[in-house]
Amino acid sequence: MHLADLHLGAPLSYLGPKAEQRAKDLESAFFRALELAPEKNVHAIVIAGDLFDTFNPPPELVQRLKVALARAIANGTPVILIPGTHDSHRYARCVYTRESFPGVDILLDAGKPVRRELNGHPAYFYGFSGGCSNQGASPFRRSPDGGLHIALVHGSLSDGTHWSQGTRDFSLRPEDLRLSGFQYVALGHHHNFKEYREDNLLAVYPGTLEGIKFGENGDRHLIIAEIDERGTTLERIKHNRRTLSEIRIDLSASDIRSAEELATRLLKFSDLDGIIKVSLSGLADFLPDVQAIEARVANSFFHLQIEDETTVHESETIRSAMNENTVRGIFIRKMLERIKHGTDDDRPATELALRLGMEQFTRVGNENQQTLD
Ligand SMILES: [Mn+2]
Repeated sequence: MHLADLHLGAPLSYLGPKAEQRAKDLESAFFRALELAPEKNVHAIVIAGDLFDTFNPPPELVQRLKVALARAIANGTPVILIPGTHDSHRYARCVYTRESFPGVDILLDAGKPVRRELNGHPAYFYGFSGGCSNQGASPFRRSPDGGLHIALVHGSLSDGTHWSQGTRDFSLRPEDLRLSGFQYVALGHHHNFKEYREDNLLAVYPGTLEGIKFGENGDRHLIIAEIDERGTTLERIKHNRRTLSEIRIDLSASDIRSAEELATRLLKFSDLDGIIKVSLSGLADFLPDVQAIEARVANSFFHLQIEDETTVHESETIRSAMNENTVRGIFIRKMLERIKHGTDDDRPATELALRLGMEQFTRVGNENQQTLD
């Protein structure tokens, strides 16, 4: 069973009041995976970095993890892990050097693979950990001993054409994989599933078990690799309990004409387990009051957030009010002037100022009306 990037203890602050509940989801996804191991006849569990979201996770969380890992080991399944970038052992007083996880093989030195007997076959596990570059590290090679040779790597796999990753990342090129002799490379660091085949080698990013941030959208899978002399087959089991997704709505191309109609459209995506980001773009004929709309649909989602990237300065709302002989009219004319003559860099800020100003005029207008009524 190949796990990576569990990020337990992540703050998930973008989820506001739901952050704590979501943190429990992440934890339970990990515990459910461990519990599935005997049922799936798993011979070893490998964790390829970022089990914790920080090198210094809360003691209660560490305690729960110790219990769960000890149970897996007591059931006869070895657990082998490497630190990642978030929980790197390069940090002083990192959880892996400070705490003991009895029975867990924590690989801190690539030069010293751990040997395990799996289903009667010798298997060697090598750890190439995150939080440090390859410079001075052990070569990415297996030893000549017979048996299975499995590398745990927290880092980036480059396509060899460009090097965009940070220099602190451990990084591999396709030829490193080809020359390595490993049967399986258990990768971690990128949060979406990806696999690479090179002759008899299979390298896999399993992805997260529950989406942690937007971009980790859709179904997440538990990865079980079956490795033998003929090669490796992968089993992917849908594992997530909630799903992240992103929706884009271009208001110029839609028939949405009011905040009310926008809310109605959003409710069509209702999903009590959904964690959804809605991006509004294009020209809005109304001023979307994002917080009010979010609040109106909040009960139909686990979490929904709106990112407003619409422009208003050419909208009907603005056109119809710009010639008024009022404070609002003067404000609009001044802002349009600025948008017209300002630099490209200033435009988003001016657009936002126009929008916020208009929201205030609308709000004050409504309040006055209520007083008059
Ligand atoms: Mn990660």
